[in-house]
Parts: sequence; structure tokens; C-alpha cells
Amino acid sequence: MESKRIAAEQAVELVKEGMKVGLGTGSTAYWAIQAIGRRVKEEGLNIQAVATSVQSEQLAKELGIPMMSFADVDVLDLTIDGADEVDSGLHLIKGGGGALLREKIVAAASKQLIIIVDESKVVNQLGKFPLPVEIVPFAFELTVKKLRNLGCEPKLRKNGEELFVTDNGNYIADCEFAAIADPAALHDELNGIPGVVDNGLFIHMANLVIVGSADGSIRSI
Ligand code: ABF
Repeated sequence: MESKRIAAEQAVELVKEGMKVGLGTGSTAYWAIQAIGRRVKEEGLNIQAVATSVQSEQLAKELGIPMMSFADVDVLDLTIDGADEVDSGLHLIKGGGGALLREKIVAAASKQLIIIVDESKVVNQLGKFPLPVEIVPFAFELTVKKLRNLGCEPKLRKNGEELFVTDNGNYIADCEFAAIADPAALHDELNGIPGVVDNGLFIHMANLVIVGSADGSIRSI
């Protein structure tokens, strides 16, 4: 999709020689990985990358992007990733693609987190998109009840007839809050529930959001 691709390509211009780069997940991050792969091939851009999902890692390898082990990472220079919702305070909902935990680990190791989205992801208030919460399989029914007590309607994500399993072997509960008045407080409440591994609220993590529009224009938040 054009708006996603132009946002992604703009972000990839921020990637410089010698950088350690985090590669995001999803259909927008796909375009960023493609553009990085092109720069590696055509310009001989010398970078090292880590990926936020098995899928993105496979794509990066196919494109010849040099990958590094997490054992060799202290700090990443830049991570480029998508999001499901973005507000004007740079708070995000992520995890619609099921990779929120790896995305958060990589984002937290990055000096800069650049988010790439199309206009449909920009909202006044977070919460219309059901908030993904990664939970461990043990006693998940109990964890889902605790989530419901916070005032949402959690739905366990399915993959056909089976429960969806993340790259980390966990489940995802998609939590309908409708509107999230205080994202930072909700983030902490959710992560305080035993059984919750992490949630899709990214608070004070993004440094820049690049928004692509269908008419070919680009703006940033
Ligand atoms: C990842 O992919 C996510 O955190 C988010 O869930 C999703 C966005 O997907 P897309 O770019 O395909 O809309 O970045």
C-alpha cells in the first residue's frame, strides 16, 4: 500500500553507515525491510540488524541484510516499526501482528524508535483498536478474568480453530477498552497482573512517528 511504503522509505533514510538497526514487524515494516535490503545491495550500506519476529528475520535474510545475535547487542542505534494506533503524545498501541513482546524488547534497547504508519492509525485517544496483551498459557483463564476486571472485554486471539501462539509460546488476549483515558496508568496496571507478560501500550518509547498519506504526502508527529 502506497501510504505505508512512502512512510517506510522516508524512515529508512535515517539509517546510516555502521548502525545497529532493529527491524519491525507487519505490512508497513515490510516496506522498511525491503528499502533497507535495497540500500544494502545497491549502495553497499554496511549495517547490522536484529528482527522483532521470525517472519521479519526471514525476510531480512532473504534480502541479504546482515543479521547480528542479541548476544552482541548492548544498544541499537535505530529501530523502525509499525503501530496499530498512535496519539499526539506519541503513545502507541502495538501488537496487532502478535509480536508486541519482541517489539518492546527491541524498542527498549534502541536509542531511537521510529514508527511508520498510514493516516488510519492516527487517533485522538487510544483504545478503539483492541489492546493486545500477551499472557502465559498457565492458568490463562484466570488471567483473562483479571483482565476483564479492569473494565475491558478480552478475547483470546485465534488462529483458525486453535488459540494463536506468539513467537514466545504465549497467548494474546485482545482487550476492548473502547477508550483509554490514561495509557500510562493502564500499562502499569496490566503488567501488574501475574500471568501478563507484557501489553501493547508503548509509553514514552517512540521518538518520531512518520505518517504517510494516500495522496503521497508525508508528515511527522
Ligand atoms: C507491528 O505490526 C505491530 O506492532 C502492529 O501490530 C502491526 C502494524 O501492522 P501493519 O503495519 O501491518 O499495519 O508493527
